[in-house]
Amino acid sequence: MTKHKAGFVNIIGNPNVGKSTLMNAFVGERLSIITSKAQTTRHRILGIVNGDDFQVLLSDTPGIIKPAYQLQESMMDFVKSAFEDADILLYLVELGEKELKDEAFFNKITNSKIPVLLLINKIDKGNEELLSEALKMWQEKVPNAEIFAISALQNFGVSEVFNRIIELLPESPPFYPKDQLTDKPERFFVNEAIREKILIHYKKEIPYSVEIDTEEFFEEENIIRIRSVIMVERETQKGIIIGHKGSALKRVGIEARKDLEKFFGKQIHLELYVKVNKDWRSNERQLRRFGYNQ
Ligand SMILES: Nc1nc2c(ncn2[C@@H]2O[C@H](COP(=O)(O)OP(=O)(O)OP(=O)(O)O)[C@@H](O)[C@H]2O)c(=O)[nH]1
Ligand SMILES: [Mg+2]
Repeated sequence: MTKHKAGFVNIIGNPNVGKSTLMNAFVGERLSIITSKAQTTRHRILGIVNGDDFQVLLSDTPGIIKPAYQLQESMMDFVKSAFEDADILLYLVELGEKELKDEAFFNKITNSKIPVLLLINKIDKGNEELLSEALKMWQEKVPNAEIFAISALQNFGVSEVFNRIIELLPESPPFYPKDQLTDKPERFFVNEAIREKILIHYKKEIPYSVEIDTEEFFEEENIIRIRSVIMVERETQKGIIIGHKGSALKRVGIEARKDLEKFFGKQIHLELYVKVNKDWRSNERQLRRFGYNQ
């Protein structure tokens, strides 16, 4: 009989390279929100892939940036934690990009004692020539890594990476029950679904000034009743979120509800409110309340 394998496989890389898209491709569920804007992911999100004799604990993390305010510092703490407990590192880059701007993180990758799989993503956007240049460059820059070329969006090369992960995984009993998909509570996914629509529909600093707090999540037999607050930093932002006669907010509500109905497989009643919570991004107590300080 084969021994059971389990371990932490942590995805790290620059903003917007496709980390969340890859995580969802592995898990087969829309656990992490995805948008074309950088800094979409703010937390470390666990996605669990279970098999009879393995359990892969994938972590999606925020893209690596130089923090400018407290929220971003907390985001980088999630990245740090992902370096600390990884059994395997997945360093995701996209075709055409250079190494991480953060030298300390980059050195951690190149000096890593654990296996590093360097995944060149978005190869659907390039050609053979670009890819062979990238392969050569990354092999020189990160000689300790095994390199794969993938398209997370088109699910190309993803199963090859997954098979290699299973080979490299240490022997261990499972860490979580075999029917568990993530460590985050239901309310977290509600917050994220709403935040995704805000990232998509609002410009400039608005999405980055927003946090969601789901105050009520009440599951009945045929329906889930949810009440969430959209927190902004300024009164002017509140007006923008609500829009003319509430039209902008209504659109967010309708679209988020549709996604949540798919996610939970149940009818959803979603009520949204907007509140001003001045400078929450720089307030340690508020950040802790929203789950940013570990
Ligand atoms: N063409 C192409 N686009 C991709 C691929 N993978 C991801 N994308 C797109 O890249 C954008 C960013 O994807 P995300 O998965 O949100 O990237 P991320 O690295 O999680 O971004 P942050 O959370 O902001 O750090 C989205 O518009 C995706 O659709 C790919 O393989 N090919
Ligand atoms: Mg992401």
